Amino acid sequence: MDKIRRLKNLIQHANKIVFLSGAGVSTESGIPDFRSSGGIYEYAPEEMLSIQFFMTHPKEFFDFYKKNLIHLDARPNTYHKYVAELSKTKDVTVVTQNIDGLYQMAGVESVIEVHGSVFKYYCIECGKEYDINRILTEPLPTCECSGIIRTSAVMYGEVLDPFIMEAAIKKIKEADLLITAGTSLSVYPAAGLISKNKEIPKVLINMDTTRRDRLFNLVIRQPIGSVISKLKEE
Ligand code: CNA
Repeated sequence: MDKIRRLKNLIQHANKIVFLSGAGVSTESGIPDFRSSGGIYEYAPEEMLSIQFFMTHPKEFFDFYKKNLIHLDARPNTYHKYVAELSKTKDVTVVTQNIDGLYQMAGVESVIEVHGSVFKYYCIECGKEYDINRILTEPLPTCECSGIIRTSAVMYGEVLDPFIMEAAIKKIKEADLLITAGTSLSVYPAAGLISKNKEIPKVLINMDTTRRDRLFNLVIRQPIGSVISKLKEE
């Protein structure tokens, strides 16, 4: 059976599906990823987007962050919309490393953002919350208490929120199908989520090979948008 037909079969027979996502699901919305050719890896995101760099060079951090990670014109693509459509008839949860809010924009209700969001901010001193507009208008966003305002997006060198990770693991343990897409599976602990349920079929849709391909029952190495188009034609 061809791979697209196998994917369609797996989706048809599943009730609880977790979609685990990475930056590659948003490249077709015009947001570059970090590690594929054309990505923004040349700027060493591990350094520029680290908590150490933010604490020592907050203005430079925000310059880089606004230029490379905020994409206000980006809109959901075929994949986000497909997942939203499927969530009307199946129990669908998205667990995403992405911080771009595109699944919510497409209408998916159950989205677990393990790396935070570019739409949420807070003061590092008093914790007061801010939305993205505050960030866009000031070169170095500062709270009324004079503390620096930071993004909720998790920076390199930070620990992920244990409650959010626990929620993601619970959903994966309850799922009967895991579909992973657009991720190099190189950022931990998010990449380790694929091993949290050994009993269920696992699908990977990704252009490049990853070091964890062997852990999947079905690997489809094609652009995500074209996979969804073919799936709809099946
Ligand atoms: P990554 O390491 O950049 O890997 C992306 C993967 O997606 C690569 O292996 C590509 O081959 C693959 N890919 C790219 N486009 C397509 C496509 N159209 N079809 C199929 N495969 C494709 O990204 P990861 O998510 O694994 O890395 C984790 C980081 C990147 C997380 O911390 C994210 O927050 C961060 N990030 C997020 C965004 C976003 O929110 N849109 C953008 C850039 C980086």
